[in-house]
Amino acid sequence: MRNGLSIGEYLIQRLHDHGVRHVFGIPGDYVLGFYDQLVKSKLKIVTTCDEQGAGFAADAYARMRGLGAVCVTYCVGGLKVANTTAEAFAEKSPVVVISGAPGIKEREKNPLLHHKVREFDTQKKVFEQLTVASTVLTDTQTAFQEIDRVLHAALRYKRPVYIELPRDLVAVPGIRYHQPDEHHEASDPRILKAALLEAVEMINTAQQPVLLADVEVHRFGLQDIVVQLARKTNIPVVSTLLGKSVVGEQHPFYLGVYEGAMGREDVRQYVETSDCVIMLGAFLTDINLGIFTARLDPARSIYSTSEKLSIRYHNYENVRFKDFMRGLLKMKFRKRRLSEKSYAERLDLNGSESALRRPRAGRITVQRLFQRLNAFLTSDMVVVADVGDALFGAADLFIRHRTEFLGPAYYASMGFAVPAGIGAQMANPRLRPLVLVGDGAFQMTGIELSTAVRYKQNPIVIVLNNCGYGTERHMQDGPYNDVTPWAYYRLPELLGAGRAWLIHTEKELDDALAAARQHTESFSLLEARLDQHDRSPALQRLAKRLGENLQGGRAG
Ligand SMILES: Cc1ncc(C[n+]2csc(CCOP(=O)(O)OP(=O)(O)O)c2C)c(N)n1
Ligand SMILES: [Mg+2]
Repeated sequence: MRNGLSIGEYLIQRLHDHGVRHVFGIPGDYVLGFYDQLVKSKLKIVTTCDEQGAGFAADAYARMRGLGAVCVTYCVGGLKVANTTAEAFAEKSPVVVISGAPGIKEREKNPLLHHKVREFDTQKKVFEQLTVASTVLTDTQTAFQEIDRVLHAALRYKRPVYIELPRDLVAVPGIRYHQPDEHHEASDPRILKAALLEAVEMINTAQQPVLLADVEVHRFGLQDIVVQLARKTNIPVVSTLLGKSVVGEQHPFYLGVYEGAMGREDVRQYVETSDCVIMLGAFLTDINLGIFTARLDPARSIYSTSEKLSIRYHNYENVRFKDFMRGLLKMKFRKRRLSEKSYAERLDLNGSESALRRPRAGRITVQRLFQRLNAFLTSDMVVVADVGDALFGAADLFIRHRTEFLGPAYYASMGFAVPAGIGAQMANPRLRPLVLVGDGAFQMTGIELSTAVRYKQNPIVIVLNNCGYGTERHMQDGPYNDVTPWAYYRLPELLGAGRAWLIHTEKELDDALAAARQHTESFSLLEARLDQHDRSPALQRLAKRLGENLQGGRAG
């Protein structure tokens, strides 16, 4: 079936085999041949206003579907997705970056072709640093194998890869009778067994074990295993900001987001006094752990990821993350008694009490905004948060099902949320994105709402307008933290579609949310005018705890 395919067609076929249905990007002459093949293929091209938008959209798509693709022209387009690829690398999102390039024939005698930076391989060298595998398809004999190799790396490590297509080879057939390699790397069964035995012994003798489920559980699609493990053992589960929503937060065994001092105190206490923290797919980053305020001791931890397995101070080699997780589920555990109330009940998020209480008079605050969003959220939404208080505030949102929260909680590049919302809705059109974005971040990529209009999507975008770079204001203020005031709520006029509301009070917020829920034909934009110095409870908690630490330090 694959015989006689050209190099470009084979790439398209393999992307399709792996579940990709959309390719995000902007064309240019070096990649037009491939765009032509895309148009004739089963994949749909989604063109954005800017390549960075395409990169973030592909990243969100990859987080939700297991693989995403962005396709750009040489250097002018490619280097614009360097930042988004860096984010995908840092936060483990398997994005395939496809770039057009000058033809091999054109490269002879090193001419000064347009878009070239220094050498013909300058862009490739940049992407070597930002991906787990990269290739320039210069040889028809090896091109198919190279495509298989690089795509396999993306899927194995859940990180981005780079494929460069010289334009004179895209339409040239590769080798005939190629069988795609389906690599399967197995764990060493003896080491796996030894690791499982030590893990079970540690868990069964622990007084207060806790499962910490993080980003890789999500990326490797192991959410169900965590849920089953928690059900089987009655060991409670926490997530992190990066892994938020890996398990539905409605489960009775779910305790909340653990993020050191930034997180809720009860969750922090539980995890930090645990004698067995079972970290699954965890990423020990600073933001994830509340700017290193988290206290986790390896001596009382099981740490399992796609790259490493350690139990207390023992390291186990050659054990695949999936195998360890599946193996754990088959082991014999002592069943514990479950604590009485679910997270939602404990926080009173579901209940009518705080969430549905009548709106208060006066100006809307960040805290109240998030509380009311909690009442608004339904399970057919995907929450996408940008950097800043949009992300911190979202930590306390109650996400009802898994995979429904996306946020750049580690690399933290502003400008993610609006385009990521587009990618998320392409990945799963049944979900309506609820995009939370600061005014500063919105000024970077918010214009991608134009892309949402073009593809008839209907995100609900909340712009948290606090007149500038609020997060930075709390660290060090200056005129550089101001942004030009925009009339965000007037964007529908510019884009010729969508509806928008300007919000000062809780009542206005409630009314606008209700109207936005009904308005499904196009985007809804809610511009919330906040006080410049207002901040979310999470940021307040962090500042308070850090302040206490500082005072403690001085006293000592
Ligand atoms: C691309 C990028 N540039 C700069 C920063 C540094 N930075 C971190 S938070 C922040 C302010 C964000 O402002 P806004 O989007 O309005 O959110 P707020 O902090 O006001 O909630 C800045 C500039 C960054 N994280 N990413
Ligand atoms: Mg702001």
